[in-house]
Amino acid sequence: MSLLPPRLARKALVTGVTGQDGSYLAELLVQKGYEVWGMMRRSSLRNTQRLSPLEYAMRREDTRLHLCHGDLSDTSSIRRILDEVRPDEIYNLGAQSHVHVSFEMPEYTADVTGVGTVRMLEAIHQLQLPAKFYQASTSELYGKVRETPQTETTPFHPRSPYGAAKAYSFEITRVYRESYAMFAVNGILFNHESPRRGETFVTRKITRAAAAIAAGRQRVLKLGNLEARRDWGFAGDFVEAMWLMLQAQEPRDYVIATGETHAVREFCSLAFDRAGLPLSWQGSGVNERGIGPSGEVLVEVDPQFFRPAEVDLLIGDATRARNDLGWKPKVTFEQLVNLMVDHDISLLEAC
Ligand code: NAP
Ligand code: G4F
Repeated sequence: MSLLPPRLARKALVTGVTGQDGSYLAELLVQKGYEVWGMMRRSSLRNTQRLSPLEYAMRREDTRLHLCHGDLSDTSSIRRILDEVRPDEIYNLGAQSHVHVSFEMPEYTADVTGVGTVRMLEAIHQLQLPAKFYQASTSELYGKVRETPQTETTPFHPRSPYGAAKAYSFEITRVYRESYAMFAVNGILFNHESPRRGETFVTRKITRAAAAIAAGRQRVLKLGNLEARRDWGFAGDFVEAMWLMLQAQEPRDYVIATGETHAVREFCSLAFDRAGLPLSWQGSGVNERGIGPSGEVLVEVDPQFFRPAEVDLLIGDATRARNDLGWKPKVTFEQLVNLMVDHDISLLEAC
């Protein structure tokens, strides 16, 4: 029998734990034996629906998920949590993450999505924590793209207050890495989706509508720019890349992407197909319509969903992540659409 004390579980702190990625990452880390601390902001009602599979599993096993209240706009809560938890790994996923909303709340977005990151980094530095730090960077940094596909060396040209706030976070993460020899990295993640995606992002808006229209509970889906192209992957695959980045020998920034791009219109067609409502498209621009199998208009363009400046095309090249980390996506575009539509159909059937 060994006289050595049992090896203590590694501790991870996840900001934004109540969000799409936070919930998948918390599950992954618990599976890997981490003690996970999730930071969530206070709200008048508890907001942990996405964590319910994990909380349910926890009841039967040792508790490995701890939730604590903190806010990226509040230095004192960040410092208190870091000092109490003393994590080995920190995943900064918290953000005002909606691009359209960032045009309506630019200052708030700058504070939480931009300055929130330096609040985290400076607290880690002042407390002299030897923690590794992951920053949730984004393909929105490329904005008006200068090169296709986009890699770690493609210049940035953000197109929204959200993109600008994330550009600050990207740079300040690099600055702390270079200034204080911190293990601090940026994951430049392209769009990733799942049944847990927020309901106002375009993919989930489409899959919920396809399910509701097929069930006779909604008449029409109104969308903005159908031409926009995105490199869409599955969130469950992408959180694995976050973890791999913090296990690497050297702190490096990585693009995480599938290497495929699809238009919003294509996503819509596949989703409505899966719901049993194949669409044909008629007209163009604001007059474009998606017509259902009985000739009824099921999809319309509504300019209220256009953005003041659009990101037209994103497609990432994740060669560095494949070579250094052995990461590649597992879920295909079509599988992703199907699993989101199937989930939304089953939600409707359950109520
Ligand atoms: P999400 O579902 O919108 O989750 C955002 C999380 O941030 C939520 O838990 C939210 O809490 C929390 N949050 C918001 N304001 C906060 C504040 N002031 N203090 C502390 N927490 C706050 O976003 P996601 O899709 O999981 O994305 C995770 C991160 O990756 C974000 O930083 C996002 O910008 C970035 N990212 C996402 C993608 C993507 O395609 N999903 C791609 C690249 C980068 P509430 O639940 O209380 O709202
Ligand atoms: O789903 P979206 O709102 O995602 P967007 O703007 O690409 O941002 C997401 O991905 C980023 C990574 O590149 C993340 F950093 C960010 O946090 C977020 O998770 O919109 C996708 C595209 C846009 O071009 C938008 O104009 O869909 C277009 N679109 C068309 N109709 C719509 C709609 N977007 C939304 N949200 N709603 C519509 O009705």
